[in-house]
Parts: sequence; C-alpha cells; structure tokens
Amino acid sequence: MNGASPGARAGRTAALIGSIAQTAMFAHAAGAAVVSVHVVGASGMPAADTVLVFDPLDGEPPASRNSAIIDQVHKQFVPRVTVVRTGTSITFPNSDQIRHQVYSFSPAKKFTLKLYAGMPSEPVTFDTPGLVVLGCNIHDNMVAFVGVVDTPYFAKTPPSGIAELNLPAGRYRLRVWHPDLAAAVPPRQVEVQAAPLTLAVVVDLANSPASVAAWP
Ligand SMILES: [Cu+2]
Repeated sequence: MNGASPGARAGRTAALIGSIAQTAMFAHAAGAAVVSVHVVGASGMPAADTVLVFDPLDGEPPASRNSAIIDQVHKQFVPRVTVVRTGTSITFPNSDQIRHQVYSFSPAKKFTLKLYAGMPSEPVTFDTPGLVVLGCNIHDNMVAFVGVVDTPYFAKTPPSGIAELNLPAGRYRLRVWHPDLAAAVPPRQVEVQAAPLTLAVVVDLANSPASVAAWP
C-alpha cells in the first residue's frame, strides 16, 4: 500500500489517462499527411471520375458514416461514378418529368426500385464491397457505377484529375479504377509519413463505352 487515499489514486489515474489520450491525439495529428494524387490519361490530359481507394495495411481504419445522392437528369445518372464506404445509403431522386426504374444485377448489390418519379420512398444501402453497375429498365443507355469500399480513405477525381486526401501515417494499398479503363492499373503500395506526398497515376482510357472495366 502506498498510503494514498482511493480518491487521490483515482485522480492520478484520471490524469494519467488524460495525458495518454492527449499524447495519442498529438501523435495522430503529427502522423498524418495530405496526399495529392494526379491522374492523367495516356495523352496527358487530366482524367476525371477516377476512383482512388487507399486500403490501410497497418490496422483497422476508424468507423465512418456517409450518404450519397445519385440523381437522374435528362435520362442520365448524375454523377456517373460514385464511391462510398460499405454501409452507406444512397438516395436516387428522379429530376426528370418521366419515370425511371433503377436496378442493379451486380453481386455486390442486387435491387430494383419501383418505377417512379420524384423522390423514392427509401434509400438503398450498399453493404457489400465491390462494384455495383446501375441501369434503368426503361432507358437502356442509362448507366452509372457505385464503387463500395471497406475503407474511409477514398476519392474520385474532379475534372482537374487531382484528388487530395488527408491520410494517417502508415502503409496503404492504392487501388485505381475508372469505368473506361482499357488496361487495369496494378495496385501499388504507398507509405504515408508526416510530409505531404504527391502521387502520379496514368490511366489508359478506351473511347468505347461498350464494356466496363473490372473492379480491382
Ligand atoms: Cu430511365
């Protein structure tokens, strides 16, 4: 027995836990970096709508929650490409004056919404990782893609082709996907340290939209 009262011991323990928590927070803040990924096509032009997925190799990523919207405008899905974390619910409003019937036959999510206009009653939850190809039973040329990933660290390139992510330090597997890929981009390992990191990615995009690139 060290003679300290139970109250004093509890106070010291609380102070110690507080200090550990602060240290952990500091280490986490110090051990993160902005990662810029520059994606260009074979011609050197920026490649929009490229999905970038960082799978952490050094442990489980933190839980995260998000939602997404895929609209239907002028008989097109907007956006064409969406990437979400496993468990995310997506809402499918219909902004057209005609009705659409959204469906998917993909193994990662099979579903059909009833023919509708306006807002459907329920969002759809994407609970299995993989690629989900969306179509409309009325309009065959309507197609969109949902990449479902088991990590909170992902991005889709804007028209600039440049995506920025804030990643905790550690090792990752980087997967790259675009619906029009003519050749798969091999996954690569990336190590994030405290300093900003810039990565260059080249994607070979086919002009023909007849086939959909395999999900990495
Ligand atoms: Cu339609």
